[in-house]
Amino acid sequence: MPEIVYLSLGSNLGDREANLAGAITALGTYSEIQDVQSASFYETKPLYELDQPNFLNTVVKCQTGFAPFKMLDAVINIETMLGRPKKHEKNQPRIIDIDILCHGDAIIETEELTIPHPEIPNRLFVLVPFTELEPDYILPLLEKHISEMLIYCPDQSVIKKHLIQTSA
Ligand code: PH2
Ligand code: MG
Ligand code: MG
Repeated sequence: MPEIVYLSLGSNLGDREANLAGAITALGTYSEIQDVQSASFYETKPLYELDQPNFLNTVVKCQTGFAPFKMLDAVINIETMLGRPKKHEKNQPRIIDIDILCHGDAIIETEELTIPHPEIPNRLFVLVPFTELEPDYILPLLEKHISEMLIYCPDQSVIKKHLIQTSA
């Protein structure tokens, strides 16, 4: 049975908009991934490592027959195809970063994959586009509406909707 997956997409190197749009298009080419739906793109200030270019971020919703680790393989393949080096320092600029936020009701805690993504409540660049897609969504484990997390988010950075957008 297909599961609903939410992904966080970010880019702060090269043609950021084309990188996000390319990732969204690539997701749709897998026969195991359907109904790919993207929130608006948002211009965001870098969190954690401040001395790097601004990001474009969005959240994507899709349906998938892939189990969580198969979905992770697909996501890593797309990152590699778009030019992201295999070895990547944490919190450094990137052409593309695709993080699995949640996968149906799955709760997973391993080195390679933790879902629901533990940083969701702390990241405005996730909560704002997520709210745009699904304000009433309740994540497993965290048990709060996304829009409620947005209200209590400790991240106070400025997030602006990015106006030109080439993808759906
Ligand atoms: N990703 C990070 C670290 N910091 N900041 C913003 N604004 N957007 C990101 O996608 C982002 C970040 C690590 O993946
Ligand atoms: Mg990330
Ligand atoms: Mg990542």
